[in-house]
Amino acid sequence: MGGPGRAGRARALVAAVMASLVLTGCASGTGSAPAPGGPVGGGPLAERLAAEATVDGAVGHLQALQAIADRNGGNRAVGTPGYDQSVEYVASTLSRAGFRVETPTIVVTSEDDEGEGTEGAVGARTTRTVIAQTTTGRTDEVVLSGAHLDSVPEGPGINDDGSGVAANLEIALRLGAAAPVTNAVRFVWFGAEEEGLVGSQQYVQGLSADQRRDVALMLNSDMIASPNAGYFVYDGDGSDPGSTEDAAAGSATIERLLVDRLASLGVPAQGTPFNGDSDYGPFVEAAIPSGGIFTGDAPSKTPEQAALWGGRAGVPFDVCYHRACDTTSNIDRVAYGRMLNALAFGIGSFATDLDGLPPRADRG
Ligand code: DTR
Ligand code: ZN
Ligand code: ZN
Repeated sequence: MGGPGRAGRARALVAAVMASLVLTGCASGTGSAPAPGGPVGGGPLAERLAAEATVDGAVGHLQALQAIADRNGGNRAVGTPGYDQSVEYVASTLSRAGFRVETPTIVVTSEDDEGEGTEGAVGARTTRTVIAQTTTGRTDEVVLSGAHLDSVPEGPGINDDGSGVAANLEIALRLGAAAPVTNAVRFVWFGAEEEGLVGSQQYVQGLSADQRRDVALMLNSDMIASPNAGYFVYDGDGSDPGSTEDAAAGSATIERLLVDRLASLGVPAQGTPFNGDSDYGPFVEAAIPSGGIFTGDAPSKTPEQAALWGGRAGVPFDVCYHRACDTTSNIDRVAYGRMLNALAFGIGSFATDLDGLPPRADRG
């Protein structure tokens, strides 16, 4: 309807892939080479969502999270009022927009607690995860997009992971609860990632085999606005060094879609391994196709990466990682806009079409 149609879109996407081939060629062999075959992704919903989800909208949510931390001792860590108010903020914003929101309780036994006789102890800590799903679309072909809602106790957690939280919230609001999707979109804001992926582990464990098969893919966003940003896409095709786990078939499609989208924005992405460092971990373990984006944490940007992306060589991607200075000043708005765009495009694409992902019968 009024758009370029499938053939026109295909031509535009071929041009984007050509650009991506040229650009990833500049990454001195470390870039994520697109898999062979045609381009993936796109369509009117993907384009609309990518255009309508704005950095200003997401930054508004980051300011709200910062204000929560400011009122509560400077952090939003699990077990604190700052975390509980973060849950309320995300849940009430979604409810006002017409989403039916669930906030299931999870039990937190952190790695530190183990071996100290707290197992099953009275007073075991609990917290909450926030879940909202479109009322539309197939519920046996769910596109799940996640970010973690807790900070570390040392700081307000605005890049880590307010950036992922706010991006998903902005996208959910632009998408709408009754979005014109083929596949339902489920947003999950996990609790207690910083205590060892507790929320995502309990979430995946809590799904029956059938419910697990209903999840067509998981998209993770943890730290997507780092101040000295890199542009990383999770290694869905196993082509990058360092992955400790093989991601399920279909993860290569997710990687390629995100790499291609960033390339179309003029950004050559590099791969980053699946090694259990964030909430994708339990999904990868459960053989759910997974992917996501990342702008880097404590390691320093190399001279080659600075030549590729700009920014400062020899300086951490996020110098305020897990520190009190991870505030709203610790955000690269340009990087955030690009990652927000790629995530919105990915959600919109997969909500429309799951080409390149395993059919339900082959999952799990
Ligand atoms: N999980 C993170 C930081 C982190 C470290 N490596 C990666 C790779 C991909 C995403 C995130 C991360 C934290 O919350 O501290
Ligand atoms: Zn962290
Ligand atoms: Zn994080």
